Amino acid sequence: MAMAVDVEQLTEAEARAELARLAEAISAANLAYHTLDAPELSDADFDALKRRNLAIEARFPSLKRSDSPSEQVGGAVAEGFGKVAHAVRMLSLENAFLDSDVAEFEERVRKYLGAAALAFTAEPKIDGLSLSLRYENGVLLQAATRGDGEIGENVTENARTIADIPQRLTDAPALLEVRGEVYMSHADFAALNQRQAERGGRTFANPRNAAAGSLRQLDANITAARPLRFFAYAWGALSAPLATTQIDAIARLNRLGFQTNPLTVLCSGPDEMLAQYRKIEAERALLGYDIDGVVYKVNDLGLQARLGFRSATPRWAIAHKFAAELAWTQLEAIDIQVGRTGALSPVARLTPVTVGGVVVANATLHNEDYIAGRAAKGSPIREGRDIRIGDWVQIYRAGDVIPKIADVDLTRRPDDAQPYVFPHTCPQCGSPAHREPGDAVRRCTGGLICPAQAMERLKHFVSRGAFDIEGLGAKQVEMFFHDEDLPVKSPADIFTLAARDAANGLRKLKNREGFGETSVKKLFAAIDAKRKIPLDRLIFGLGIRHVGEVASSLLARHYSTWPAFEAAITHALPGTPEWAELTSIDGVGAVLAGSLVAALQNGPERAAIDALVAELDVQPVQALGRVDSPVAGKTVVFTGTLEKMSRAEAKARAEALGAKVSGSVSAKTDLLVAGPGAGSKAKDAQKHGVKIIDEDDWLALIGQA
Ligand code: 5U1
Repeated sequence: MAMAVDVEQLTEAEARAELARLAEAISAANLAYHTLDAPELSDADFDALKRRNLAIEARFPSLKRSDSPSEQVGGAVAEGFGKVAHAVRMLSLENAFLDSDVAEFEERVRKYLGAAALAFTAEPKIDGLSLSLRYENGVLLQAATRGDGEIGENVTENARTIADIPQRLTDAPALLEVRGEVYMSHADFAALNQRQAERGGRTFANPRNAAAGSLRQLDANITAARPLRFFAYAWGALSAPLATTQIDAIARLNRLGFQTNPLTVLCSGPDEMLAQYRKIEAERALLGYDIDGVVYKVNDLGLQARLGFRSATPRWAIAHKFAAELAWTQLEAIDIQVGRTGALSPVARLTPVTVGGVVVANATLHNEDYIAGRAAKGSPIREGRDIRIGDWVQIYRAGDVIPKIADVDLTRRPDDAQPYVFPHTCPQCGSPAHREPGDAVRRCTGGLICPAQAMERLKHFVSRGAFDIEGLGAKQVEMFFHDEDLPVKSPADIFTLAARDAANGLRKLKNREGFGETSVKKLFAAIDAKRKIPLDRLIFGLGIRHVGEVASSLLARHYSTWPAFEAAITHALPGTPEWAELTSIDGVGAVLAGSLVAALQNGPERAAIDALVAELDVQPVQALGRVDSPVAGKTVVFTGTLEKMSRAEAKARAEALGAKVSGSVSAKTDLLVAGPGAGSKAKDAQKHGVKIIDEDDWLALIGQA
């Protein structure tokens, strides 16, 4: 949004128009941030919009709108819904952008299954909002949004108002969870926005925002008045299978009364998949609703079950996204943001431009090489054209990802534009910012003394996959970080908030604007509830570089308890048995191990971790999978060629039975499963006295011979 005119200079008509634009922009930003989890504005830009809104309202009090953003708290709508734990996790999809990504996917699946050829379904990927519908004995009992995949929001009453969603089913399994996408057609979206504008209400940036905003209304009457639709494409919990193939299961859902997408087809392999992608892409503009790609799924449901899942995505499906949307605009400034691990990230501040229905004012510039027109290994990108402040740049967006700069137009470069000089010191704390050899990123070396790093660590700490404290999001963390009465500078401070507040006399939180007795009580209760935390979430919450959600889960499953983890990592230096054990965990390499060890051995960082753990009751994590299987808790290594299944499938099955699969043999290994061609690992096993069995023995042991 252009903000050139001083508030004092605005005419009444201009002020009215700008308040309408600000209400829309702030509500879209709120929706993106709190509801869709896809922030489109930086916190600073968001605050600037709110400040300007307040300033205009202060000058023209009579123009204050009934839906004024100054009266609203972001995320309030989301908090109004009850929570629903999904009986079967709602997954997301891995993305493919290139034809070669699809070919790799198909090959990976074939290799995993040891299959020569496979059939896949292809169907449009609807750009809407996922919904899970639970039917018991044919009656719709519950509708829930995806949420974080495990816990969604109860939107049953709202879903009942959608004509495409049957209230009753005949001939359905006794328990059936139907999953699909709620969306709004282009025509309905345009009509809705027109009605909203005529009434002076809020208009929506695109059909997906309109669908999300309409479904997530606390008042179901509002949802009922919004023209939402639903396509079914999957299922969750079931008391009886729908069919033996994906295509037949979709046909069955259709016979049960659900809308299923008519462009769903069966493909015999990658050539037909790509041909269907091109066909759907060509028809995209005429479909009358937004789609953002094509989803391919293994057709045989038995094979889908064998393929199983990674942490959040199935191995048997992929979303092939359409090319990004493009627009040209001017680069006004380059800001440097400092991230959780000290990375200096250049952010382009742009003259706002609409790209695919969304106003874009910021884009990532990746790193200093990208600005200079160099790729990671020094080869030119954009044929070596650098990016300068004042340049006209081409922006692209693909789906929800942060907008990027694709190109620069040298013919429009201002005469006085200068090459951008990337800072070598941290703009937040002044510490030197270094680049490690081979790393494209320059990092602040200030660690936790850098306020930006400390704050980003805190934001990560309270984020969804980590401590996920209700009522304590990024905004609140920022507020407490700068608070003089109740400062929160490190995670442990969160857990001492209530006690410190109690000692604060008149300056108590409940007396502050924006807080009340009930909300403070709720916040403290939410914090208290997270003192009991599973080990994997704690490890992830620490925000250690290279230690993401998957690695945290691997580490927690390996060490099981905090004392075991902490003791092992504290002593793990290259050459020690603890280091050998750490790096033997499949999925833990030397870089990750080094980063973890540095965090737990470093003075101030370790002190902050110890202070945090002293406030917590860390829950042990069991190895995934069954605990009653003959291999539960055993450490297994596979080596040589497996003939009955791929290595990946063997590993996934072993883990599902509660075994730990390691990449190398040590004294802690219980079993080596050796196929033909086993080499040094068999020798290591003999050296350590580890039992060696062949693939058939292994299958007999796990009851799958
Ligand atoms: N069309 C389609 N969209 N979509 C989204 N199919 C589909 N399947 C999905 C998702 C998230 O998930 C499967 C893993 C069930």
